[in-house]
Amino acid sequence: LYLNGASPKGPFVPTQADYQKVYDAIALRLQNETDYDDGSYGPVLVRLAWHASGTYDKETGTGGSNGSTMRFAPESDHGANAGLKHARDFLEPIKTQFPWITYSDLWTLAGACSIQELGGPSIPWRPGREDKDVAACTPDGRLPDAAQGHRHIRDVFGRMGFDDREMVALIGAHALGRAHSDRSGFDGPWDFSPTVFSNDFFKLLVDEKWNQKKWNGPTQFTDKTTQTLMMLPTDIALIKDKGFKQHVDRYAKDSDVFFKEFSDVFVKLIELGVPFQVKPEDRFIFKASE
Ligand code: HIF
Repeated sequence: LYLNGASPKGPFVPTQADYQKVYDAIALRLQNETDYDDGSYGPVLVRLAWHASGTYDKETGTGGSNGSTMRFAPESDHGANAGLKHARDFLEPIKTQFPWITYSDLWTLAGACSIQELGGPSIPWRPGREDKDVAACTPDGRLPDAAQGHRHIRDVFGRMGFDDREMVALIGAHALGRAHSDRSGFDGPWDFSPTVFSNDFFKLLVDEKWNQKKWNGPTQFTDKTTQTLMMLPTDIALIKDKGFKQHVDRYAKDSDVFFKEFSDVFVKLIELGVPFQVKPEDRFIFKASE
């Protein structure tokens, strides 16, 4: 028996075609497993890729997607990661099917796959992440706190190396999924089609009137028209702050511009701190399913 797909000829070296097979298996599983929230695990897979990456600290070079240390406590138990076990467990059969892929590559590939499968832009991707052990777990508090405002957004995403424009583009991913009262304490979806990647988050921020929700939960905002949608305090910060608002307006007006700029910044996010062998120009563009 040979480990990890190695053969008598030597170690198994996966090619782009092998990674496309992983992509296809995730896409198929997304189509078949519809028992999550609004019918797709895609949103929570995007969140997994982001929380694996968003621990990056540019000063120390620690954290980031290289390591997938969220497999272990204490990181898996950090409050910000509540609910992500659903995403990690969803990917276990894929890891069993393709034992040669690292968890760190798998989690980011699943995020890229989900964005594409949910109708978003292509997310060029390259392999090269290594799994690290429990000692590499990042300290609690590196991921953002949704109860805060513009200064906190700039602190946290500045620590990762993003500018205002990139921060706003990224946060457009809140077009996907919803908040859960038993995870973050917040509740509800950001738009009317939480399993479709779109610029609706920005359109709604601009076009709707957002009032503070009257309830016993944490401060969140609801749309005046239907009172079924949700914005976090950090989302509302994007229309209160002038530096952010100019980009909200641009993305609300032009979906193509949003898709392009989002793709660039999501690629940057999932590559933070990774010592790649594959050059940027050789990133793979995965073919989406039909
Ligand atoms: Fe989220 N995010 N995020 N987020 N996020 C939640 C859910 C999702 C923040 C807070 C929350 C990004 C930035 C920020 C997704 C993707 C991304 C929830 C609800 C909270 C509280 C969790 C729950 O209760 O289940 C904050 C404070 C951020 C910085 C401002 C990224 C840009 C938008 C980086 C990003 O990609 C996705 C997808 C979900 C939905 C998950 C689901 O289970 O449906």
